[in-house]
Amino acid sequence: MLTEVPQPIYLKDYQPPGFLIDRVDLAFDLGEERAAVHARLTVRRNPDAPPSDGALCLNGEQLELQSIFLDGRPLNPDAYALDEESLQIRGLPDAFVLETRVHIRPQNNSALEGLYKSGGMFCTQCEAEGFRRITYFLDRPDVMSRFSTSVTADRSRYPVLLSNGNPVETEELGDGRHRVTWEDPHPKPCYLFALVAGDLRHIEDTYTTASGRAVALRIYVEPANIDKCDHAMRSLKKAMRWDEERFGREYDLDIYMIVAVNDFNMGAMENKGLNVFNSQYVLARPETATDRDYQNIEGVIAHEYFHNWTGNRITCRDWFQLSLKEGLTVFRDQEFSADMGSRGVKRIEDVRILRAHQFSEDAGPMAHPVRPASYIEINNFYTVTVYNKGAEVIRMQRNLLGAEGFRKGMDLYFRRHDGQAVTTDDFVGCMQDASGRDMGQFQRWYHQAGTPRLGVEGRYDEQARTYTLEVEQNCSETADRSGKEPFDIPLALGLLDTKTGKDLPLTLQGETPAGATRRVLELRQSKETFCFVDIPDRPVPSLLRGFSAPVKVSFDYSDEDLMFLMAHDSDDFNRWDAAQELAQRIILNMVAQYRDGRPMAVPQGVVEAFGTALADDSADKNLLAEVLHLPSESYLGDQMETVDVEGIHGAREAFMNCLAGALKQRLIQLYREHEEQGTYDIQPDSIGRRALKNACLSYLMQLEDPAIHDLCAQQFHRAHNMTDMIAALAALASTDCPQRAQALEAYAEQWKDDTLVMNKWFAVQAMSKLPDVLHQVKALMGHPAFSITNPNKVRSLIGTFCSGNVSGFHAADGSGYDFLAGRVLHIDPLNPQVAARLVRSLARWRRYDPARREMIKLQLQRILEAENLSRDVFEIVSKSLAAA
Ligand code: 0A1
Ligand code: ZN
Repeated sequence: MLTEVPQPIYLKDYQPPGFLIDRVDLAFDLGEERAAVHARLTVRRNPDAPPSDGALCLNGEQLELQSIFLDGRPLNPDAYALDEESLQIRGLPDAFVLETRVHIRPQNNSALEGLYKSGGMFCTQCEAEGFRRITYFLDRPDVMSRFSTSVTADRSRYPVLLSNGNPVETEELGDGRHRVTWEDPHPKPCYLFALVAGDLRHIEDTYTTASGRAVALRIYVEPANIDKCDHAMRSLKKAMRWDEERFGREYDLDIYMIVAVNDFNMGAMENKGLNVFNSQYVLARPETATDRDYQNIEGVIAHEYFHNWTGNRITCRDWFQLSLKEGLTVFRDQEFSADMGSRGVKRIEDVRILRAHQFSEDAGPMAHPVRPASYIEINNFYTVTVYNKGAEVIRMQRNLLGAEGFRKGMDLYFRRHDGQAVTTDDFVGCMQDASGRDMGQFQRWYHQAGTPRLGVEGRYDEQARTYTLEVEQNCSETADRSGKEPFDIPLALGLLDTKTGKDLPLTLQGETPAGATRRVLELRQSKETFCFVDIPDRPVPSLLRGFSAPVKVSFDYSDEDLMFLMAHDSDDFNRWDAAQELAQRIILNMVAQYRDGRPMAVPQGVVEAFGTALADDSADKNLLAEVLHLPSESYLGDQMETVDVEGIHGAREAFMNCLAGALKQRLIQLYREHEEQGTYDIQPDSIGRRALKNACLSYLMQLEDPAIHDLCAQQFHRAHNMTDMIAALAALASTDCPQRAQALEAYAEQWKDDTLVMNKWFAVQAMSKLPDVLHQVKALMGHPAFSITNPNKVRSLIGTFCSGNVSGFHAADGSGYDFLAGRVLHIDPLNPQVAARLVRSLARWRRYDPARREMIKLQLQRILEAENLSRDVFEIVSKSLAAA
């Protein structure tokens, strides 16, 4: 907690560690009051360290030091000094064994960093800097050590005792206690350490690697959840196979364990051989988990598994390099999911996240490059920029080098850096060396924040039959003030023949025609010109196909051009994007009409274009559902100079209403055609059917039609799967009708004992469009299924309201802001990470009208004035108030 103003840490100050720790032998004795941790560190001076005063400074926080021994002898108190954050030892030999014994209090650890209790079980979370809350250590990722861990605990309460690596010894201690010892043969940074102890059941399977080794796979859960693990296990096996086939990567231990815990700050953690997961990303049965949950589980299981190579065997030199492992691993999990389901839809989902969250992060006070140059609290940098933009930066390298060139680069990376702690420069260096391509300019994607904008102009010359594209790139200043030199941008495109709707062959002036209809142009200068020859007519360009770079594109399309692309573009992504762009344009026009007191109108042609999309029986249902899924209110707000909260809400609702009214019959027909049939499965086609049906339902529920309310209630009461149940409940939760309360009550009664299922109940109510939503949210905080110390609950109720329910949270009277500030101040002393995530909803206060701006600013100031504010919340609030 904050005693003085927290200071930033800079990448430019990086120094190699003065000491290395080759071996760590840990012994845990877990009690109900406290845990005793004995650590035996085998240390030597780092021959590559720069000159220093020679002292060893170990990180340690909230540890009660009991004893300290050097080479078997008690250390003289004059030889060391202790403060709140470290243990410093002077006068050390070049190599030695240091032993410490500390007490810690996992039972009181509500921050969920280090060793803590989740329900009846002990578990750990050490990334990024949690290990220092377990024992004194060099808590930095470039110190890699071999670990052994023995865990001693009461046998009846904690029959299962787990740590990294392989189990090597099990002992009965006679007094009702037992001990298990684990050895991890792979050197690792301490952030990958894990320990779990509890009364757990597991399912088991085996996986035979490509080279024929058998690996035991286990998923551990609380006994009541043992019937919800099969999907996670199937996902794990698929991920293991995929990584062998796609990247030639095999697993490297005899056992791989996953443990599901209910209290967890993030999604999951890739600890070596012992992943700890937020139970939300493990547990699924058709009645309790939605299609989206099933997909998320598959994706997160794969993500953590893929970290074994990208993160664990090759790790980060320092935390500024976080995207080295996260961007790359997100790219790998995105590709895996694309191969498992529908590639086009996966791309749309990923881009939606990037645009909605990363573009807005880049435009706000927390803007930072994929490789940040400084931070106050590293936990604040597990961001969409580091993760998702980081993945886009990898994807662009793949686009520039081609699949084969990229694979060569990856192979070199694994060969060259296995067992090391490296930087993003090292990664790009491998891509450069393997391909022979100069990646110097490309590196700017790692160092410069901000979303480049491509201004594109097209000129058709009838006489010369040429089409010339002029592309200008710009990137506006960002809050972090990183420089802005031109980026190296892959721009994939096609040109559509307006007569046939087909792609034209693309030949640049001076080239011999090769017939390609999709090309990737490379932009390096701020301004570039491309002249295509043999173009029979003015074409419609399809720009940035597949979202080939994380940029914004402006091109002067007419509504008709967009409708044309929506109907004819051969690129799935761009067909969808044309529909989004069109909807966005119409809704933003409607906002202006609303503001000027004019009637809001949707052009007939636009309604027809959506009608035509819906009329296509052969269309991929998933894609069609994505077309119906309009840009969110917050994304629409991002497109405005000043966010017009009421205008956007009114216009978006009116647009949906208009489509629902005009296309009602077709929506009902589609709904009926895709009703639940047979047994539930998660094939892409079945998921698409449900997605389309439920999208139709949400439009129909816009119409205040009692027959539709009945239809929705019927779906709710008859549903056999959670996807259909929650879709109906979400629609009812936003509708003032008699079926609403009934359904909400029935749901709570049915699911009161299933904590994850109850989270959905909180979330749909937090998203309600009804005017008393904040009152409801406050009341729900008193519900027995709610808990302020459980991150999933806080996110479902408070997080959903503050970041998902734009018009509820930004109510004109400022009540949402006051509510959030109060919750942040309440949660911060309990769990700074959760509080810091929540407070981000206030960060972009300058984007609102003067009245809201003033109210948000006051709340930010109120937070900043609090005593003992965490570094996490301090960083976000102070940067929000400071940024211009
Ligand atoms: N490395 C994990 C995410 C993670 C990060 C931090 C945590 O605690 C502060 C927990 C998990 C991943 O990318 O999956
Ligand atoms: Zn990760």
